[in-house]
Amino acid sequence: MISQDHVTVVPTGCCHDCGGRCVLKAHVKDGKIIRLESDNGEDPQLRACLRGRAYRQRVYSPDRLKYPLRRVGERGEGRFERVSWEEALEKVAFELKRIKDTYGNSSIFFAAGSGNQGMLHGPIPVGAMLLAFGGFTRIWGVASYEGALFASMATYGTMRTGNSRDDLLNSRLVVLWGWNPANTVWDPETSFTLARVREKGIKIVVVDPRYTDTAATFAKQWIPIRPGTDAAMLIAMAYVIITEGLEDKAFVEKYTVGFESYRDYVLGHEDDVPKTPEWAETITTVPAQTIAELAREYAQSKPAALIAGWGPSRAARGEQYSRAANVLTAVTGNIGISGGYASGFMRAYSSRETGSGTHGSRNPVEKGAPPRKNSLHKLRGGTNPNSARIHSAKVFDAILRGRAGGYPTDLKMAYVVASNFINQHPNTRRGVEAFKALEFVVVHEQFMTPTAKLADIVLPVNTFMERNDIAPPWLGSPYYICLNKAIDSLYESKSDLEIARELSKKLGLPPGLVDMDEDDILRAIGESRDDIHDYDKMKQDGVVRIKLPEPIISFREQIEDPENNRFETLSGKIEIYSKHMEEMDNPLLPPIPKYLKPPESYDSPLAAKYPLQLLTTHYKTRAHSTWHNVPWMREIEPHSVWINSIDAKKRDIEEGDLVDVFNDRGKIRIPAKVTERIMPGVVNVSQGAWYDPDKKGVDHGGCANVLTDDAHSPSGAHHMNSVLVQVAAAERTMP
Ligand SMILES: Nc1nc2c(c(=O)[nH]1)N[C@H]1C(S)=C(S)[C@@H](COP(=O)(O)OP(=O)(O)OC[C@H]3O[C@@H](n4cnc5c(=O)[nH]c(N)nc54)[C@H](O)[C@@H]3O)O[C@H]1N2
Ligand SMILES: Nc1nc2c(c(=O)[nH]1)N[C@H]1C(S)=C(S)[C@@H](COP(=O)(O)OP(=O)(O)OC[C@H]3O[C@@H](n4cnc5c(=O)[nH]c(N)nc54)[C@H](O)[C@@H]3O)O[C@H]1N2
Ligand code: SF4
Ligand SMILES: [Mo]
Repeated sequence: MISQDHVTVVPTGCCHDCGGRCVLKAHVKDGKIIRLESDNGEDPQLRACLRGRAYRQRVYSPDRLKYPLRRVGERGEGRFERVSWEEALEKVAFELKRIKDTYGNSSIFFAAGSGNQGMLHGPIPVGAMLLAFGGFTRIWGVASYEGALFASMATYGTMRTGNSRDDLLNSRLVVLWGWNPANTVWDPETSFTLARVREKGIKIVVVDPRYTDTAATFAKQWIPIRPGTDAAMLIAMAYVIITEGLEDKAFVEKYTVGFESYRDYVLGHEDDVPKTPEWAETITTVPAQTIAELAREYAQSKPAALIAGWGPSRAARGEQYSRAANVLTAVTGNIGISGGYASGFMRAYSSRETGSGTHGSRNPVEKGAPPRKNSLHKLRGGTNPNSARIHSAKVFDAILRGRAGGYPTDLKMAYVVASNFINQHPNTRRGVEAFKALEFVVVHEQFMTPTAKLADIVLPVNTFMERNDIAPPWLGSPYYICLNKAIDSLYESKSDLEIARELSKKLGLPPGLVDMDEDDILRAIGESRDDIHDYDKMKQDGVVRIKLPEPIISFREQIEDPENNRFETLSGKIEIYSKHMEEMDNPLLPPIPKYLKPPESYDSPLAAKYPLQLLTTHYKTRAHSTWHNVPWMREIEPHSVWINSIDAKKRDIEEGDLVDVFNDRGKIRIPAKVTERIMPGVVNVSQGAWYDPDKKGVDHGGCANVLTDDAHSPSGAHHMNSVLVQVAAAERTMP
């Protein structure tokens, strides 16, 4: 900490769920943050984006929740009265005990969101408290990545697949498939590296229905593709590679299993449909020649990096796309070598474990439950396959239908921490109905979100500027940020840890993690990690960068010394054909990747009524629904639906017009952004805008999940990018 002119500079950082974690230096004067600065040190800087820079507008927002609130009137009406902490916590403790005694712990649904990514605050202490209280029901099926994770596990037996970022500079071709890190960040090093890749003259190709900021900034070639059809293009690329003899035969022979089955499918020996580029053109709209050229270029520019993003896998049959991409990286032998990239889930550097790792569970509610159907339960790591969990897309249905509807329990209360659950899960209107049917809802929040509005008790939480924490980046990024407390908690807000501590006492729980001092817990975490070591130094510097002596090449050992290093699959090799999946005997999870038609797609019967394919992407002005209410972010770009000028013209829609985007699930009314940056037939409503319905149920906030379907693929992939809608002018804003 540096002090000058009564200004203290506190090293802290930004730690919401955008995929980055960035340095912020808070300039504090008289207990108030007067300025935020970011990293201006050596490259690659952990430099904050526009959202982080605007953070003062979030901390000092007039809309911050200031006191505990208790509902008056009907649930969801949004009328509350101020109560004391004592009253609020008494009520929460009373309801927890009552519901546990009446229905058992499994009736408590713990909605643990992504709002705070620190290692101490957010859902972590509340989860510890609820475990000590006898457990709770939780979700499986993470909206972010479940399809990609499943495909990664099925192919390689692990989620740690990619090389470290700096190794992209050793590639001869970089293909970014359905990935937009210029907006979604992943870590501050990603865009920095892509800029260096471009400057080095390495060709970058982007495959995306939208001309994204990533395509505009880094790519030499943009290939627009019809959503949900990527598997067809990837399989047709395999067709070109196999028929022209461009596959890496030695690699396939030595390190993979099941190539023959895949070849039979690709060449049409299995079903009399050769998967030619012409076959794929009719499905994807990508010209056959473009597909063939990219196939040749990818196979012949070795080493080449194909990074398959999660966006296309956050869709019906999304796991087929991810599997097809993974298999293509194997067929071309781009795995385990510098400049290559084993497309899969995350990168190989591990500063922490994501996912629940093992199959054991400390949650009493999950004890003894068998593995879930269609799960890769014979593999270690990946998602916990415990069948006591409810898929996150199905929570609303589970609340409404319970055991009678085939769910493992009847849910009676929701404990929501750091999640705008209603807004961020498919079929928001059904979500509201479901939350209204619960007996009790408690929400820890900083703002009155659409989810908090449905609470019986709202507990005001402080921000990461008002407490201490450690921010680990997503898997694969070699650094930590120390979030030092810069100011005291505003108003009556408390941290999730403090709330869990006080509530634990009211619940009569024995002393545990939550009773420890904040700094002691963080020190213990810091000292238990061999890549942090010195907690005090981290606190002082605000950041720990782990120097990698050389880029990390995932699977290098398996490729260089296969006798002593097996892949973690059941066969010990890369599985083009998965026996584990064969045993599932599910036509939607074939053992080799296939193109399977999504239920809501350009050629489904429903397209006659709802002809446009909707994407619900992650956007630069928000991390999910966080920052929605920050004025600077709104000024940068108002929330809108992207629509191609051809589709707009057909509907007599002009730039800025208010339009309705709708299907049988609901209707939102927002301005149109008429643009060639999205291909015809496709529209985009970025996820995260707050649900704000009028009396007729039309959402003027523009929440994408009013339109999404609560179905999921057997792997657990959400259907958030496979939705059919219609768009029509609502009213003219300009004469
Ligand atoms: N600014 C910001 N950054 C974020 C987040 C945020 O909310 N805001 N959220 C963070 C989180 S938790 C996550 S999980 C990640 C998500 O990161 P991603 O999943 O990568 O983000 P998306 O924007 O949903 O999707 C990436 C791209 O996929 C494209 N896409 C969608 N469907 C298809 C398809 O069928 N085919 C092809 N080829 N492309 C398709 C979209 O147009 C988009 O450009 O982002 C993280 N970063
Ligand atoms: N249609 C569609 N929907 C999607 C997606 C999509 O691509 N399309 N993406 C999905 C993905 S990948 C994800 S990860 C989810 C994310 O969904 P959520 O996890 O619900 O994320 P947010 O909407 O950002 O809500 C986080 C909330 O936490 C609050 N918060 C911040 N810090 C703290 C804290 O320290 N303590 C507490 N108690 N609260 C805090 C914030 O104010 C915010 O309201 O959304 C999913 N929803
Ligand atoms: S929102 Fe993400 S990229 Fe922006 S400052 Fe925060 S952590 Fe960094
Ligand atoms: Mo996510």
